[in-house]
Amino acid sequence: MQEISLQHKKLRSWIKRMACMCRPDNIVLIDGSDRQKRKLEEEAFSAGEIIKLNEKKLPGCSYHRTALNDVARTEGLTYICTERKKDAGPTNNWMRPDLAYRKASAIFKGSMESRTMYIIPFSMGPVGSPFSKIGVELTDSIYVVLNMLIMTRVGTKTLKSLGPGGTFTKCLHSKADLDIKRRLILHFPEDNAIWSVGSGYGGNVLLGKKCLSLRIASFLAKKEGWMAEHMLILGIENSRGAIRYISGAFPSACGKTNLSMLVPPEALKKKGYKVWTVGDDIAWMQIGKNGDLRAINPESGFFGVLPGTNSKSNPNAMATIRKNAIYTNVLLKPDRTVWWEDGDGPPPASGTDWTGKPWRPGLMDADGKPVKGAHPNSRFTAPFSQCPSAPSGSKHHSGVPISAIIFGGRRTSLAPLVYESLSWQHGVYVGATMASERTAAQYGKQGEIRRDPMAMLPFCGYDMADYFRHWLKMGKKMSPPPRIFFVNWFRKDKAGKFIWPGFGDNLRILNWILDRTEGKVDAIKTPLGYVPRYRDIDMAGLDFPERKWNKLFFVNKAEWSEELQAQKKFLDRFGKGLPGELLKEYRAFGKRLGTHK
Ligand code: OXD
Ligand code: MN
Repeated sequence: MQEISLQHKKLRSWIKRMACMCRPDNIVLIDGSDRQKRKLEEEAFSAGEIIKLNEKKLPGCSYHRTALNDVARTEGLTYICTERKKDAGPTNNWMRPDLAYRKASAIFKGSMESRTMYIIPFSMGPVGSPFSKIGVELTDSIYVVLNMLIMTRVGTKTLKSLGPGGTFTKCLHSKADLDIKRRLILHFPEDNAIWSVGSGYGGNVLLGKKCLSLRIASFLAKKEGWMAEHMLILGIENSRGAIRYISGAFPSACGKTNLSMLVPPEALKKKGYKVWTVGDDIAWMQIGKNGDLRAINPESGFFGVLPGTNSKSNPNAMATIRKNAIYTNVLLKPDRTVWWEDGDGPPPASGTDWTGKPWRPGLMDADGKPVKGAHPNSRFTAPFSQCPSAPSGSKHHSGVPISAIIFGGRRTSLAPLVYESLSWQHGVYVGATMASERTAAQYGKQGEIRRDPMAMLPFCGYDMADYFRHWLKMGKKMSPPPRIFFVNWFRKDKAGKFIWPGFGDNLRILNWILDRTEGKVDAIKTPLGYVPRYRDIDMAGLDFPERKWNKLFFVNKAEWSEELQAQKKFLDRFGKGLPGELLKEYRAFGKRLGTHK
């Protein structure tokens, strides 16, 4: 085994212990250099782990297929391992740490025989920023190394910043035999450690992302007084060149990545509006010296869903993935380019589907269902710096000030296009009870409502009742806290058609949100909160009459009364741990609706 010289004693001895368990043939330190990256790519090409794509049409791009049973995050196999069960809360799977280590050790044991163990020192957030956290991932997958090189800041600079005794999250990953029965995604917040075994899917194995930046970070954030959120961050620049920032949490399939890369409609572009993409998935937020809330995106790349991404829905994403991208589980065309459903252009006459089988348009399976060329959760990994709307990184070292927070969901009839909460406390209630309808792209029954507080249900590393308490506490420390809004781009009319055009036109609503935070416009008070007056929305270049607008804001009291009961049922899961403030908000909402005395 190669001797790796590392100054950090604890890091050295941890690597030694993990290597003794996993027994790799070789150990390689990832230094972040292009030379080493190219060498690893060549190795992975020869081994068939990844395929080199057409260098002329997709320069620097590669292609990867996961195992058939390994195409999404496995929430059922994801655990929070704390000494006390109650610290994981009622919404997380829990396992005792000693049992979890024992179970996983049995799978890790010898799992890297005849493989190489790669040591990836990575920084979430710019190296040296006061927001940033360092992790070290040990893995036997070159695919993981290549993805981590895009998604995080990897290499010598990070190791230097860690110094001889700095704190780091210990992240261990092995593909092992990719057997779903021997797959575990384990988080040990009290040990600042993550063990992931038996998977090769991004969300389970790029340990800097969901595992560190949300589950472990949310635990650290509560302890240290900051916030780790499943949120996009975008900046809106007006004609005077002033940029104001919004962060937003949306459950899956609500167009979060599209919103973060929004392209203004022509009429607003002409007025000088620009949108800046600061982050598409995760926000780390701290209270600044002036009492403002400041946010960074801890990631340096995108890991986005491909089906449905095209030049109309997200031109910035399409521009981002033209070079140096990794495509996972899409259709491979004979010219070694790629295709996916609802992407650009017609399907190719033939190709190889995400499972490696020959594919042609119109192909049906044994049950007569169309066979997809790309998996519905097929992904791109691409550097943030390639996004045309990404601002230059350096100025985000100390975070951007957040003026407003938005929560969102997909509700075909219930929720209005937008409403503003009545206070921070009410906003926390809105976030804690938010819900979205499942789409065909998700597991579960279509149309079914899934409650997903702050879009953090699968990502909160501790008891969510304490997480709500943390939100309430943070609001009291800010002066003033950002205002909290709820948006629903997905309301449909009686014919089942979306009423609001969405996409770039959502900027009109974001502008109203910013106007509200600046006290520039009045609003209409409803039982839900404040909603916009039609005349306060900039409709330049859009034919959207007031009659149609009003349909977006109709409050059906009977439906809302049912919703209120469903919210209460969900909150009851937290039992006595639920902060009293949220029960107060529940009762106040009932009173405003007239369903409670
Ligand atoms: C993601 C997710 O992959 O939220 O970002 O599942
Ligand atoms: Mn996400």
